[in-house]
Amino acid sequence: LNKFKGVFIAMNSCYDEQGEVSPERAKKLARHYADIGVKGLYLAGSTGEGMLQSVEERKQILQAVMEEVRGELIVIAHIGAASTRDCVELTVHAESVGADAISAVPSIYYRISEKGVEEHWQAIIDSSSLPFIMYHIPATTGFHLSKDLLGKLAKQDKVIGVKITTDSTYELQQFKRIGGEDFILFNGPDEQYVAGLIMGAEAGIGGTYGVMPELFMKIEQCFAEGKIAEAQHWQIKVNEIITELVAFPSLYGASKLILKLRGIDTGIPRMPISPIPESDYSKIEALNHKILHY
Ligand code: NGF
Repeated sequence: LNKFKGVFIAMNSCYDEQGEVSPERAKKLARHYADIGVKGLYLAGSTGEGMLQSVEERKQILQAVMEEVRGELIVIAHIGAASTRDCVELTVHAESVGADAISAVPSIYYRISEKGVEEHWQAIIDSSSLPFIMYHIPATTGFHLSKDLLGKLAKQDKVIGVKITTDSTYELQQFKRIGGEDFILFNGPDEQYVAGLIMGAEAGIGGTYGVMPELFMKIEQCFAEGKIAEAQHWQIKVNEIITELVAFPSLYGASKLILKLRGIDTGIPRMPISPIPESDYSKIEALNHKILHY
């Protein structure tokens, strides 16, 4: 399971000038991260706007990324969708193109019971031989993963971990205690990567990593070497940047503009996610400059 430990970029969506998904741009972005040397990519999650894309579009992007970085980066395909049927279709496809693992939020929109979420996830798990990572993000799904359900699912060999996007490092630690030694906690909130590592996370999946992967790799390295004060120092720097990023009309729009300034055009976010108004461009340039000079 060591291949799942480290810094995973929750990759931004990639669209062309017409707003269509762009496999070419996705390849270029994936290549950029492979050259930097991150551990892997998390595709079509919140940052990747998977929920705003069709099943077909999601397949196209995953396939393109696999063509570019298969064997170089560990690729986790988020296949979560409202319908179990779509999730299963995406899972079967993910396995066919060589993804390393799949991950899914609970079904969204309908208020699904705990039993329903269990059945939903189980259908996904059973549809391939890929490792499965639960995605716990109650702020967007409205579903709070219980310790009972986590414990039940974690007993299966294929269920290798949970991506936890809540502010509670207590919950993270509890999930680790229940999941056990070989169960991986993927830290979700980028603002507390160090805190998550201290409390049991062994990997991080984050959206803001995409504009400052080196800083998150630095945090990881300091932590691994036991230099906690230094890791904290870098986390504080990172948090200054995140505070500015989330103040824009959309975090994803801001990240995409920063990537564009670095020569990687990924288009603008899909509606209803707000693009960044031109009046904010100078602030984005200043932020990009700040990140590059840390
Ligand atoms: O984007 C969100 C929404 N959270 C991400 C991450 O936990 C999930 C987090 O990195 C993610 O990136 C994905 O599924 O693609 C935030 O962007 C970051 O902590 C800034 O607040 O909660």
